[in-house]
Amino acid sequence: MESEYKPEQIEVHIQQHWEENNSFKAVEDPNKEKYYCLSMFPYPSGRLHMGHVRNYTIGDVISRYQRMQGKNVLQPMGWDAFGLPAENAAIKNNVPPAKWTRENIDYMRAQLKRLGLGYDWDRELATCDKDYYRWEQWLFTKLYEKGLVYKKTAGVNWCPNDLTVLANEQVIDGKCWRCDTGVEKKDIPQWFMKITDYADELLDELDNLDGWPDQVRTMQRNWIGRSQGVEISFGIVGHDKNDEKLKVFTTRPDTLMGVSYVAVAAEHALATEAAKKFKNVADFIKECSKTDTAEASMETMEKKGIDTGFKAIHPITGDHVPVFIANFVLMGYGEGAVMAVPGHDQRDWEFATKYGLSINQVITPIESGSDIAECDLTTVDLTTAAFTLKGKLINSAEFDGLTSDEAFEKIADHLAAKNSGKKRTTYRLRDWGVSRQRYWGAPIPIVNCDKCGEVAVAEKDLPVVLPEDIKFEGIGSPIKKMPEFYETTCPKCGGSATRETDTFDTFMESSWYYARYASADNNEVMLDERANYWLPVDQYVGGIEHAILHLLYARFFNKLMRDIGLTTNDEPFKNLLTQGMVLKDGTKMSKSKGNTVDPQGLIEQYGADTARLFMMFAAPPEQSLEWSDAGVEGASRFLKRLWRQVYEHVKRGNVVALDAKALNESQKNLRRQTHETISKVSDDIGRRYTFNTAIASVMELINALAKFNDDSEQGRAVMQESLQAIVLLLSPIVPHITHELWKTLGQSSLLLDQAWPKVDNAALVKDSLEIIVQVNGKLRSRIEVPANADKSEIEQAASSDENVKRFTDGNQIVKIIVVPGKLVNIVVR
Ligand code: ANZ
Ligand code: ZN
Repeated sequence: MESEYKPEQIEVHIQQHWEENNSFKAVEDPNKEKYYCLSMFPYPSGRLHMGHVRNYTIGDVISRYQRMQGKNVLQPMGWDAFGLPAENAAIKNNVPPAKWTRENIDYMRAQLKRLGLGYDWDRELATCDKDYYRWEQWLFTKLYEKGLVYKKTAGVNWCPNDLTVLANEQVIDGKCWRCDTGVEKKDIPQWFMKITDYADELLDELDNLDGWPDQVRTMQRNWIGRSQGVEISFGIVGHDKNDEKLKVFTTRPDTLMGVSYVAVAAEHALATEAAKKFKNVADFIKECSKTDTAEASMETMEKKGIDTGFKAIHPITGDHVPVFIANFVLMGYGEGAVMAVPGHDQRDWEFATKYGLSINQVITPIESGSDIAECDLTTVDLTTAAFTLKGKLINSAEFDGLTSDEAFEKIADHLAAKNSGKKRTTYRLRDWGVSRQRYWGAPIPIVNCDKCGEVAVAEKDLPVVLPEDIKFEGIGSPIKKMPEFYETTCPKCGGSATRETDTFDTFMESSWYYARYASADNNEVMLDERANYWLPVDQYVGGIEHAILHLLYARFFNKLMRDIGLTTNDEPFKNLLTQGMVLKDGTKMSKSKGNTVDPQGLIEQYGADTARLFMMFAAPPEQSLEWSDAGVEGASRFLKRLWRQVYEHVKRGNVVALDAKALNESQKNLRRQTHETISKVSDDIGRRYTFNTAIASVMELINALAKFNDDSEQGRAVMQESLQAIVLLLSPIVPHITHELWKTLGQSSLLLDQAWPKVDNAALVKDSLEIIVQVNGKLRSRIEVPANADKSEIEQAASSDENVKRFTDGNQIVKIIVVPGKLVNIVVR
């Protein structure tokens, strides 16, 4: 053994060994308990960043720990390889996206290997490979047959700079997330997946996902946003009685008697009709189309509107109320129209105040002690704000006196009887628009025929391969200008037809990769029976930024694949760990802020183990981690010390077998600390995932070893046991140095094949205990007593302690209370 720790030598050596022996290959074995640990796969941007290092180290530590528990562990890795950056790089540097992407993958794969991450590389996949996306295209055609995908002309967020549709969450403050250009609205035909068909199941199943952070479950619940309400029809003055009525959706039918106007979205049919008559209405609608529909901005933006001139007829009173167009009403939600109750809805109140519409109170708070706890005696002053809580009805004719909840039912029934309303459940969740107008993505497997309309590509003709040898002229997708790609024949009639040239949203590929790893080498089917062996993923690790969309889409795909008969699980991810960000000087490390630290340099200077140790020690995984050069130095010093300690120990020669019965006091103490550490680290790594506290307790044990100067035979045996335990406990975190130290400690078997160390309960038993002594309830001393001391022995020891005597001498002892193993309280007068 070398006296000095030289990470660069040992790390590459062991990594080669793992590679040559395929050490992390996972093979299905029905007799072994499986454990599937998955870290979110990276986008191959070029180089790993610190966030990757953190994410993948966490996953690797968990995987290696589970392997030591005897489980059959699968830990795969792959590439989320389609997406915009490749195209932007192509436009900038004139390299085809495929080439750029594959080069990045090669570079980053080598980086992952250099970190010593234990992946089964045989299962590696890249979503830009046709053998991968062909199954996504296949599934899409199956779903098309089942009616779960459809084409619709939809208003989309359009970035005039990137010439692409943006999802709502890609619009930030009305601007494109990538280039900051103002987003416009545009109508184009799009493909949609009917995720709303699964809204109830996606929502209800969240209750069962108790291995997920509550925060993520709440975010998903809110995103799906199920609300129970009533759809109410209003007549229009001057329109025929049998005409299509004006429908609104409300969650507060109890406020119906307080309606003072109706507001419709700019895209609503009544708005279009009014625009034909009034130029100022047409102008207003045009202005609305320039603002984006992201909900966050809807809340804060200025409420604006215009009168359509139409009058709506109240379904109960028959009163006539004005119909406005309002910019805060969304076309895609409910009916695209709201009954406005300014007395009890803040947006309606702001609007009514601005346009001088009447504000009526129909709800009054209920006295405290009622079942609606929120409604204690809040004062209602409708001149300053709306009163939005539930309560009791007033000014509502026959409904006066009912509570809001009672009125919900009564009014819904009343309207139903008159055929002007019915209860309905709505969702915030929209169907998922999956068409993208960019090039670097999986082609949508649909053909447009003049005769037959849209036709799914036949199974035998899949995959529809994306041409990779292309040239970019400007920003638009090159395949839109490539007849050799889009000219084809119709699968139905054989006539000439054109292919869809849009590609899939890249969220499609990341929605099912976790399942494909199980059958990655099967080119006959999307998933085979191995998927049911490995799924669900036992532990998924990734960033909180994917809390909503990626996880929701992956859950949706899981259910689609289940319902098509490919898998049997209801949910894809049993446990979810969302790791915190890596910060530098308090802000997120990011290229745009210019505060990144390149992992490559870190590894070159200190080795992979130091990088891994620092990442695991600096913070618990769910919290943000502050980068610190001193912390890296500290991690490196710690490993050097551990190395030295083993070296010094081994240098002294052979070790005899440990004889637990022959140990003296200090040997017993060290042995106890060793087993206490095993117990704590097992819990910290296995259950709590607090790798930082696990490392801290190993550090304490190493400190104790440094103070333990005992060259006797049993002294060395205890030391040997301790060092072996430390090596095993640290091996998931720093697998290279521990591999070497394990050999150095005289072990001939491979560290990778070792079981997790077991606690010897006998070693935990203490010979003596520390007990605190109080006098009249105040702490006065601490004493050591034999662990098996009885009450009177403890009393005796406590009352004869010097510190205690200072407070008891000259006083009368009234009684002595002994709490065994803990404390003695002497009561004096
Ligand atoms: C009258 C009312 C009175 C409302 C009141 C609220 C409070 P959630 O809970 O999110 O489902 N709404 C309905 N459709 C809308 C649309 N297309 N665009 C904007 N707002 C719309 O919200 C349902 C409530 O949001 C509905 O209940 C409606 O306003 C509004 F004191 O109707 B309410
Ligand atoms: Zn045809």
